[in-house]
Amino acid sequence: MLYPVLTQSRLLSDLSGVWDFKLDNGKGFEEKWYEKPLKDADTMPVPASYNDLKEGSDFRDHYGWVFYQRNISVPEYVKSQRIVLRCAAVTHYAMIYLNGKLICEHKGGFLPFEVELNDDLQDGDNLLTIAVNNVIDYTTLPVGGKANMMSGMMGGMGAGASDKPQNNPNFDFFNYAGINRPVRIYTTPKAYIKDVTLVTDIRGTDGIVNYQVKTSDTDGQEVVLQILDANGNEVAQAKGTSGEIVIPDAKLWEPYPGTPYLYTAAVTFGDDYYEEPFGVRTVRVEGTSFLINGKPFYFKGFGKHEDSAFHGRGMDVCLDVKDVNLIHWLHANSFRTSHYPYAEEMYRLCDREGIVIIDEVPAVGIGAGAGINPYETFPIREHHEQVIKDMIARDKNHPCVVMWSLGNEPDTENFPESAYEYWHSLYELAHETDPSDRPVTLVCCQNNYEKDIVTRSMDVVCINRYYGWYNLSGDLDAACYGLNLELDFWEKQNKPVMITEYGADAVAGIHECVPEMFSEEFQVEFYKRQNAQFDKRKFFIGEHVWNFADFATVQGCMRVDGNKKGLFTRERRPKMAAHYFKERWGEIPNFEYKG
Ligand code: GCB
Repeated sequence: MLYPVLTQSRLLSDLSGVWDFKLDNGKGFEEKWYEKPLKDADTMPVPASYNDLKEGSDFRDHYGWVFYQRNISVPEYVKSQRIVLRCAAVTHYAMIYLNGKLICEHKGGFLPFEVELNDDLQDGDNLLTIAVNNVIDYTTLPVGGKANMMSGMMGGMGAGASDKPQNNPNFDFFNYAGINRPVRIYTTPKAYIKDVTLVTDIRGTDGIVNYQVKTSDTDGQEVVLQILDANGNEVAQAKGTSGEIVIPDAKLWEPYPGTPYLYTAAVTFGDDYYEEPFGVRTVRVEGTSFLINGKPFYFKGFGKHEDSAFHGRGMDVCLDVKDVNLIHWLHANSFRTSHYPYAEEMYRLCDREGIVIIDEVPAVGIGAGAGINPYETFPIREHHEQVIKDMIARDKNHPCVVMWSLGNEPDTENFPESAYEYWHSLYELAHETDPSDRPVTLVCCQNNYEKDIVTRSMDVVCINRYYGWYNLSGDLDAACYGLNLELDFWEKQNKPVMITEYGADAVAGIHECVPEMFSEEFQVEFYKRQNAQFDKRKFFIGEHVWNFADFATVQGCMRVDGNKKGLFTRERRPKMAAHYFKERWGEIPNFEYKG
């Protein structure tokens, strides 16, 4: 799906601002709140999560529907055009009403969807209502469970004491909800460019671009695709809906501090014109190496979250720019969009800034506990397939995206055959769907890796490990021993292996002479000891720290004011571990680290 841009043929209007808002009291649909202006409405910014913006647990812990509302109108002179309403992400379920009529529904909180307005727009003001539901359960991604995972240690004591419905995330991040990303209106001519796909390759010093343009009409107008360099000069051109273009002496897209050079594909179809930035680069797995532009790459970075004060999970380009700058400051080169696809603006920024992304769908929490096979009890396969297709459709042209992650930490150990059947079919789907056929992975949790037959079947083995934290807590000798036993196992699999999560909570400002858990010194020691083990292994292609910054979670007895495994605090102040990694990663090149 194309990102909405302002061009010579397309008008773009951003509906960000303060909207009317109301928590559903159970009567919203019965009383048809979407038909009239909301009574006694609250104010609410868009985009943002609503949870932290008003005081009281009715907001923070609201369960169910909320209603957002505002008026929209479009000038007469655009009515000859196609007028589209596009939501970049509504978390987790959206019903859109225009003047009281339901015009669109969408499931899934992290990917865009759109609807044409032409047939429903009236002259003058139109009442736009977006009803949003935040409920997570066994049918949604991410998965909600029967009990609060973070309070699991209470063994269900007190369960049933309250009949108040509440969300029980099967995952460790706060279930921020609302209109988390921009709502926009854009126009196109009636005959328009539907999609642009760009697959790049390198032949000698030339860049090769295999392109495909989908249009609304197949006859009549011709498609012209020009390749513009960074100065806007045309360097190549082709006609027709698909073909191969050669860019002589192409400049490649390389991760920073290399040059992340971007070209623009300028597409004309009749009266429509669209510009898609892209980079010429290749990605491939060969033996135990992950190759970018044919050279073995070493991942230095983190799992992140979209998470900040006030905004919650709301899109915040200011924070994105700050985070990317901190990534450069640390000499890191990559991150995983744990545990859901991020806002499109972040990928566009990373294309420009040369940051490498592992792009993850919101498939987190696929495990139901002892004796229950999630693959038989969770009706999620169809939705899972849909989000994989939608994520790839959205992000396929980004040079910054080098690998797809099908999910985070599912049960792969208790029902190994069911897990294999489930995940391997999704692995094949992702390969078939991506025109660039990027490597595909699944991020696996600390488990009995000998029983797990899925993780080893991925293109890159991605492991989350908490030796020395959740197990062997505080004992770093034992942690290194356990880690090495496991690395010996992986060495025999002849696959590239990276750690996608490892880390220790550190409360900023807690210091100890002898490194003890929760101190900043322990966090540094934890990383120093384990990094030394990774450095000895040639097949080990990267280290992603958990987490870039402290983040909000559901309350529970294992969390003090959120998860504190960040290298930075939630306000982006560096802990000692950030300084340690800045020094370490400053010495590790992007390419050929292991020879
Ligand atoms: C994990 C999860 C991540 C958690 C992290 C932790 O394995 O993938 O979502 O936040 O552990 O800190 O417990």
